Amino acid sequence: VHKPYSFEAKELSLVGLNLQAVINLKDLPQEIFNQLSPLTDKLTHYTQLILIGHGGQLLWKKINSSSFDSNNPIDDYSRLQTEMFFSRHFSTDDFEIIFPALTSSEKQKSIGLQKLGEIIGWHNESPFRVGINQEWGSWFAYRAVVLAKSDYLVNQNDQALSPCSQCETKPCIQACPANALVGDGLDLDQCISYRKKADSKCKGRCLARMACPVAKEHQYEIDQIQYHYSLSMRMIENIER
Ligand code: B12
Ligand code: SF4
Ligand code: SF4
Repeated sequence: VHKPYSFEAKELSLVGLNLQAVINLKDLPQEIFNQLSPLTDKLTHYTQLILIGHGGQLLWKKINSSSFDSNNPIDDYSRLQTEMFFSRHFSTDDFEIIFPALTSSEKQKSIGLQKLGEIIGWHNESPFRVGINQEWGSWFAYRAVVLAKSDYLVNQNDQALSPCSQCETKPCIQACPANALVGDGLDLDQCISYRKKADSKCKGRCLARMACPVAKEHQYEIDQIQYHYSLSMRMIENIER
């Protein structure tokens, strides 16, 4: 039986899964609730959703310094660490990791992670569509979603203003070689067709994201940037085929 206390997974923070938040399932908007139901048979059994993310460079460093070997290192490592943590603290009946998905058929049914981030205060929309906040800039992402029968204290959304609303010069917009950010938000088609060009500067990075001055000290190392962007590059090539 869990008494109401804050969720604090030090073991996860130490391996770079350093962003953690709890939401009561009953407080979720209908839209998210509907996305959850196909992902579990036991939705009514669980009471809370625990969101795990990484901010900054630590996760990548930990993966590289461990002997962890996988074709999909970030998802697999995040899932494994999350599984180990919850198995230590919960009975197997009382938790379920619904993201990252284990099979590719599950991957089709995904949950809107940025929406969850918005609810708990991690996410503000940036011109290039990756979420941004004051503490981590855009250098964070969602690594695991767990449903649990638990009664942790829930996180309050104490989010300060979006960094973008206070950014006057908006260097990200000028830095995009495809001019994909000049209109009303990211023109994804323009970005994608530029990225696919043979001489594109954005095969393995987003110059707009790298031009943002917020929380620059947390910017991923270049090999991590390249890892993520070559994954999305591969997805882009596949979608269009
Ligand atoms: C599909 C997808 C993509 C597609 C987008 C295609 C499209 N037309 O939407 C592609 C392959 C282009 C993509 C690329 C990237 N993605 Co992406 N992507 C997703 C994914 C799996 C689903 C989004 C979705 O459909 N949500 C559900 C529907 C209902 O939501 P929606 O309201 O329609 O859209 C929301 C967001 O998706 C966002 N959005 C809409 N269009 C786009 C386009 C881009 C490029 C991004 C980043 C966001 C975004 O706006 C809405 C805000 O709530 C999410 C993970 C998830 N499960 O949420 C990650 C996610 C949005 N991606 C993410 C990232 C980091 C990226 C990349 C920057 C990095 C990378 N892996 O290479 C690149 C962007 C590079 C670029 N400029 O091209 C992160 C963002 C983290 C953050 N801090 O906000 C997420 C949340 C994954 C994660 N585990 O954290 N992505
Ligand atoms: S450069 Fe300014 S507008 Fe662009 S993402 Fe950063 S804070 Fe937001
Ligand atoms: S990936 Fe390149 S083209 Fe796309 S938004 Fe970023 S800077 Fe612009």
